[in-house]
Amino acid sequence: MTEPNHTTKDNGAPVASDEFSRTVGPDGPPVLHDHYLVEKLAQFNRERVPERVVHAKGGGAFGTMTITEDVSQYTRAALFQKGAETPLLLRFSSVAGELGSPDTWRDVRGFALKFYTTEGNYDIVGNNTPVFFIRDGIKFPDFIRSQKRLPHTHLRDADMQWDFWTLSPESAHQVTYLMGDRGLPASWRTVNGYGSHTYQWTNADGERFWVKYHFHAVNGTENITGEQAQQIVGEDTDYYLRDLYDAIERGDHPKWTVKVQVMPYEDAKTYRFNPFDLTKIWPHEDYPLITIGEFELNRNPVNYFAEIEQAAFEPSNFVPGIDASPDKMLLARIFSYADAHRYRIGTNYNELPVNRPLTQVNSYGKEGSMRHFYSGGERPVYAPNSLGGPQADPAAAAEGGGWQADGEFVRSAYIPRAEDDDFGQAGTLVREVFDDEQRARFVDTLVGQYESLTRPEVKERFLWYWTQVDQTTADKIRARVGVDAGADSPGAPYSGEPEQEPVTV
Ligand code: HDE
Repeated sequence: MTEPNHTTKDNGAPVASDEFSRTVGPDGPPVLHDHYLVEKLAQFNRERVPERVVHAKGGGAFGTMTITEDVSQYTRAALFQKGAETPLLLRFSSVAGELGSPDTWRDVRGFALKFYTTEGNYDIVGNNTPVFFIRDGIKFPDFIRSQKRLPHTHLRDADMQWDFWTLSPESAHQVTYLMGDRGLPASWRTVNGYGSHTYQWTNADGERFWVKYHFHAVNGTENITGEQAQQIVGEDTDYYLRDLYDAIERGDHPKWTVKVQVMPYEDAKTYRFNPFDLTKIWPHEDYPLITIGEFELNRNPVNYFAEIEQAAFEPSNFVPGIDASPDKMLLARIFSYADAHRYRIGTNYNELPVNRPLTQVNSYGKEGSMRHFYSGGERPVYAPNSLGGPQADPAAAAEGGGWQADGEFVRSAYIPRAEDDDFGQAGTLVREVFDDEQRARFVDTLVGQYESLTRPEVKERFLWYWTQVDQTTADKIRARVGVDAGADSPGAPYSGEPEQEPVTV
């Protein structure tokens, strides 16, 4: 049957007009039972789902990952076996800006991968930086709120951002990335991606390894300057989104090399700093990068809302041969993302085509709003059952041994190790990874940040913070902003009373 091309209501019945409401005579009032008028207006009111509370602005595309090396000694996961080709979705995003915010605001970029594997969906929800601002998830809402808007003015505020960062010295490594060139990529096609966390791989013999993921843009990374970014903000707030879509449309498919660092299970116990601390990288001389394959993006979404706005990435999506690690941030994320999706998209968000796995879903989940995959009475809705319903298969699940954990309940930082500090790797990034031009741009950016501050106490802590990272950088900032080296005490972070009375409304 060829589909009619006439307009219909949502119930499929043809409509009489696309432009005139049904009225009492040509000049009379619309009638309430003109259900098409009501349907159009009511549906329109409900077209938006809540934007992501963080990473709201973004875009993505579909592609394929191909594994070219044999890493079966480390993992049994099907998608990482040599020759495996796995379809994927990659969504890029900024962190702090709302849905309509400009792509080229300085920010970290989200790099969220969903692999539709033969064993279920596997998601690596990372960023374009290998570390993060904090190392305990309990601070995440506070961190994000400090980057968003003040409660009374609804304005973003540099004092608020830097008050949080300079009171959270563990943020120094990631803030150095953010204030460096990586905070202003030239496009999403020219960023690297990182899983950031340490994950656990288990091979077919049950041997465990720790692993970190790196995705390197085949065309290399490319960034823009602050001036270029500001100019683009004025010309095209969707600069990255447009660039990615147009590139794929013209057949210019961006590619990334897939690399991993692998740490033997036992090494983690004695490594010189906590290898699960998300604010730190594993130096490549300790655990070299191993290239295992590559992926490309080669298909644009047909419908942005259905396939990107409703895409649900979750660090809890593991497949056999891959598991979490003792990284407190990862373990907190494993709760948060599915919870966010149930709220933002709906209970059965995993049944949407973009989120649905290739494999048959045999969970005992049922009903809930908008449920549309269901079985009849032939399927029991409980386990155990004597009716041949799905049964758990530990061998197939290969849940692995996880890791040892013991001790009294406490609330504390990780147990300090020889090289567990907050500023060392940030300083190394400035002194050994940035080149002279990058360092010069870095100082320019920090001078601009300092000059946007108003609270003297935050200004003082700002200089203290960068002194801990790199003395030369801090001295250059001081010289540029007219604060001589002795003027600010390298005192400990704030512990006194707030300067101004809290705003009361
Ligand atoms: Fe997220 N994060 N996050 N985050 N995150 C979300 O999930 C959260 C963290 C990242 O393109 C939310 O659907 C907690 C680290 C990306 O759809 C939310 C913690 C890293 C995206 C959430 C973190 C990320 C998100 C918001 C601390 C990099 C966008 C809406 C424990 C390794 C994914 C949503 C996409 C999205 C929670 C920290 C990256 C609220 C609780 C670390 C790329 O669930």
